[in-house]
Amino acid sequence: MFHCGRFELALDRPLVMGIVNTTPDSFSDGGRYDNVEAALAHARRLVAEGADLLDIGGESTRPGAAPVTVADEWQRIAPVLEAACAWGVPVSVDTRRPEVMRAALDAGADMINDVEGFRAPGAVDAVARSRAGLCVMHMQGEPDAMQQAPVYENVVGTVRDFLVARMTALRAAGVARERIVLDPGFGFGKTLAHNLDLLRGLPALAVEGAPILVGLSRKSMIGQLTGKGVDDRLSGSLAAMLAAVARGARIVRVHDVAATRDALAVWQAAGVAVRED
Ligand code: HH2
Repeated sequence: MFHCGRFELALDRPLVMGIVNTTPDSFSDGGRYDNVEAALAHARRLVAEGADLLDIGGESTRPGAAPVTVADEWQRIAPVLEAACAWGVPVSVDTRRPEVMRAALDAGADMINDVEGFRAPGAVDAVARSRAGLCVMHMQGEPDAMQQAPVYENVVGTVRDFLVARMTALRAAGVARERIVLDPGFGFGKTLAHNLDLLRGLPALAVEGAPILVGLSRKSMIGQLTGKGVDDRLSGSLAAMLAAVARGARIVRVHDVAATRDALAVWQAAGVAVRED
């Protein structure tokens, strides 16, 4: 069970988290949903396609992205969050900033997804006393420079150690284990080889049995493997998503909800989908 704000989510099948970007510069669909009406229409479509959760972001973390102010980030997120909270699906907010976390929780967010694993000063305090689900993601470096020749001695070990440390910090602040999901952070300060090591090593990252969330959709590793531009990475993204699910991922963060649901339905019917560990 994943305790996620108003919801308790059974993880007996992989859950699909639909990505709602309100940023003008996100790597894959930047600029398409940067006004409220368009972002809302997109979010509604993802729910109609079968999204189990929505993830609303107001700051692009693509490699080289420029930072936005707290006020701008919140102004982008708030109207979409407020509307989506009435739709009966858990709503996550993708942010690294404690001020935005607090505002999102006050506005009813069920989950906070932090690509830096609640490392900002005040981030743990901002979320600890809520009921929200928390996604702890690993990122090496900062978005503006993270893809400049990242180095690890042992990427799976390093990411695991990081996830253990952040889990310990959250648990020490009173966060129940059932509220935490872990994410290796594909593409965040990682080369293709690192990403593939993490994909293969995913089972080792389920620290204390915590569910694993993966974001592989349309990422540059898919482009590197297929030679395709960002708009032509659906097939590769689905294959990567299934590889992750086969290795224990329980929540998949994707742009293409309908296609992901179809792929999972066929995969599960074939009886190869969910690990029972
Ligand atoms: N990837 C992005 C953003 N947030 N959160 C989690 N938990 N895992 C991820 O892999 C992840 C994430 C990618 O960044 P962005 O440039 O904002 O693009 P998009 O939101 O379109 O995926």
